[in-house]
Amino acid sequence: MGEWKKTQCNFCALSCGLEMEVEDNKIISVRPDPDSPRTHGYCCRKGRTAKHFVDHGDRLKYPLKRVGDRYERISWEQAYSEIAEKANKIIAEHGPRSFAMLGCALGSAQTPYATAKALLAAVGSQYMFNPIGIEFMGNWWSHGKILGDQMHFLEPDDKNNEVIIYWGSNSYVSHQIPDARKICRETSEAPDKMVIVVDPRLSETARMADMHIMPAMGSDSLFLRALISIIIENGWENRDFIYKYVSDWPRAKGWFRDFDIDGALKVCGIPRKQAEAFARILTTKKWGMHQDLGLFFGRHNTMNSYLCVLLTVICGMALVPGGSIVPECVIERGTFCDEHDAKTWRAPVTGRFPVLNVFPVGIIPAEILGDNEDRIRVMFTSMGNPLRSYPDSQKMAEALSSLELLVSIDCAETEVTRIADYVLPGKTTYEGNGDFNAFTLNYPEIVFQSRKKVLDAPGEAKEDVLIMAELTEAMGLIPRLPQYLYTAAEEAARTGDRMKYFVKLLGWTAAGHLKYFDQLATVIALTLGKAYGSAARAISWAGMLTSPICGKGLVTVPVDRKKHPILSRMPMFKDWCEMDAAFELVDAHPEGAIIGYARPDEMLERHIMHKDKKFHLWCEEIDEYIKRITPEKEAEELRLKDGFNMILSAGRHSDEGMNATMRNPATFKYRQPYTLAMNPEDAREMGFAPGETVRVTTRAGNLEIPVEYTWQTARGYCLIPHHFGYKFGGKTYGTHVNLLTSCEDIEELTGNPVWRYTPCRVEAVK
Ligand SMILES: Nc1nc2c(c(=O)[nH]1)N[C@H]1C(S)=C(S)[C@@H](COP(=O)(O)OP(=O)(O)OC[C@H]3O[C@@H](n4cnc5c(=O)[nH]c(N)nc54)[C@H](O)[C@@H]3O)O[C@H]1N2
Ligand SMILES: Nc1nc2c(c(=O)[nH]1)N[C@H]1C(S)=C(S)[C@@H](COP(=O)(O)OP(=O)(O)OC[C@H]3O[C@@H](n4cnc5c(=O)[nH]c(N)nc54)[C@H](O)[C@@H]3O)O[C@H]1N2
Ligand code: SF4
Ligand SMILES: [Mo]
Repeated sequence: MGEWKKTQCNFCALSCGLEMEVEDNKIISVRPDPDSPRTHGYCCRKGRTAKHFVDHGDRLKYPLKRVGDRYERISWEQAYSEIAEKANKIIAEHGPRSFAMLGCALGSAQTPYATAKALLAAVGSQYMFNPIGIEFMGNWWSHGKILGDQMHFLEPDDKNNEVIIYWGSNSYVSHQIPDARKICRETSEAPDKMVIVVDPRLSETARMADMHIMPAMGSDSLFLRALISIIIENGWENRDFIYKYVSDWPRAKGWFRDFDIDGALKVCGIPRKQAEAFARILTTKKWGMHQDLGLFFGRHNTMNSYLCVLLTVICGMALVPGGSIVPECVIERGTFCDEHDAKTWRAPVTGRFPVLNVFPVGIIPAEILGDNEDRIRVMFTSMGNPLRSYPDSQKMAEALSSLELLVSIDCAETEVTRIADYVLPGKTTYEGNGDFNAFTLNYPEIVFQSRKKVLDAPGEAKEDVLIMAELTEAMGLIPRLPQYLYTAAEEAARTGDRMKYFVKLLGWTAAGHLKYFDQLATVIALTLGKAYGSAARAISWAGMLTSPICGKGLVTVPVDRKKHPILSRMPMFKDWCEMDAAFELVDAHPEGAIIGYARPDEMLERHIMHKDKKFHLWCEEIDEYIKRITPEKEAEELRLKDGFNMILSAGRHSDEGMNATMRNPATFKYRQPYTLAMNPEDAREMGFAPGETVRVTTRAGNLEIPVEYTWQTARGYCLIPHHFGYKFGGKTYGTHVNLLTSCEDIEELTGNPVWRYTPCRVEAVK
């Protein structure tokens, strides 16, 4: 019998509460944690396979240096000093634009982002690449325009919605909401509730829908324009709400007047009756919408997101109970990047800009391979696999191999660690202590969990968050820290009173170190992290103290006045004492804790960030772009050309994989999941038998793959999951779909990829 320990799954953003049975430092079994205030005893099969993720022969244990075509084990000291020297030399010669960071967070674990951002700021670079620049560019940019901040984005108030809409989202499989399968099923079965799915294929979620709308692949923007036009034609928009909370509706309304609704619906393949019924539901019921990759990776993906937010606002469903809400986030995820601000970088070759501090990933090859002096020459990666998860793996590999310095931190051998100059072993978050997921999905409860250590790491692996901090120190980007900070940190760890340490830290900053303000995460990781034996735990405390909810009256954890008799009464410190108390609560509860409650009545006030406290629906970029979304132009663009005969969904978030993290084939031994999903009618017409290997070719490349017959796929549409093609234990399983995606398949407005609409040719292998 092993010991049961509480933790939190690190595979996806849902981050289910788990219990793990551990014996001799091995996970024996995993079960969902019924005490989790976040997921209440729910988990999926992926979470249960955690042992295959932590315990295998491809784990990285020691720092490695590439010498010719081999890797040699070196010490941490040697790794840090050589990396620092090389990186500093390149940055000194070519400026901060030569330096980029990639990844630094998972959907489920984000402490490394704190010290990675600090390191980036210390160098003076703005180049951060990670999944924000894969999936959220258009959506968060749209929220920036309409709500006034890219960090405040709408999510459905699932528990109180009468209607839940899944638009381009297969939540039943992808689990983007707490207790996903339960919520999908319950809403579908409840007599007074409704599930509406907008998806061109019969997905697992669509099978449960009360209404399934099947737009032609890639026609969402056209459909949204028609849908909003129907609402306006009938005068169904929520005029009271618009009058109170929208600043510029008459101007934006112009986009939907005199629009050819019937022409548009014909191109989308949606009956007018169904569109009207949908429009009536949207304007008479309380609803919320889960948008996901069908929209975010679709054609016109920024326009898709923009129109969805606009639709939510004009129906009066934005920031109201039962409609869409903004879950209060405990940890700051980034800052608004205004692309028109001269301080915001534009990448020199592609001209692209960041959203919420992250650049679109498709630009990486062009920005490395250019012959411009200020091209990217150094890259540090952590918690991200650009050679499997980012577009055009071949081009991406060519680019990364040509860097003057590539440093890769990972817990496992990957395609990137196999070409990096230095490889640094990261702990898994089950071996670290205190990593967290900043995506708070619960509402109105504000739930926070700090992932507790359940295992010892193999070899000399360290937490990614600490590695970033130590690299910063080695690069000489922070001054020598005084002994009193280390002493105060040790006292804090011993006594549990962190506020004295905090006061000392502020004192150090004020005493001539203000310019290191951006580096406080690093200082905390190195001092309190050392005292705690975990930088992640120290960072979760610091993250809570700098929380966007700090001082907003949302936290309900009482402050122990005996512990902080003076500070807790000082206006400036009392809010920090409150967050410190919240940290203590979370720290003491490995299953997570409710630290406060959102205030539904204050939502409009709190989350519209424009100064006039109104939604702004008109915007110049959209005004330019929407003119193209017409039935004529779209019909022409949606026609297959250039010898392509199908549309490929390059990527599918299937049950058998978890992005690039579940590399170990032990996790999918019951099924052969690497297939080209085809509609049986298409497959028969083309003469392919089930299981037959066919060739798929796109503008970027080609691969061979067995056909799977499935009615889940629409005519003309085929899907390949994106979690294959990894070399594991010396053997490669499947082929990776990003051989088929091009860095140029990006949307014009924000540079988000277009991966759910990849024209391809499927043909027999001769
Ligand atoms: N098992 C598993 N779960 C995961 C992940 C995983 O790798 N494996 N990854 C996690 C991550 S990082 C993410 S971002 C989420 C993604 O979660 P989802 O977005 O739910 O995942 P997809 O499988 O891409 O589902 C997108 C849906 O959009 C539909 N679609 C395709 N084209 C169009 C279109 O033109 N219009 C419309 N309206 N719909 C379209 C597809 O048919 C599909 O059903 O999943 C998360 N959960
Ligand atoms: N064509 C195509 N490409 C896609 C998609 C698609 O649908 N189609 N989906 C995209 C989406 S939505 C996303 S979010 C991205 C995600 O893709 P990535 O950003 O690459 O993220 P992950 O696959 O989650 O993890 C990447 C790396 O983190 C490491 N890692 C995981 N857990 C830990 C840990 O605990 N400790 C340490 N030290 N390292 C760890 C893994 O070993 C892995 O190498 O993929 C995208 N790529
Ligand atoms: S993979 Fe996601 S849904 Fe499954 S157990 Fe882990 S966190 Fe939960
Ligand atoms: Mo994602």
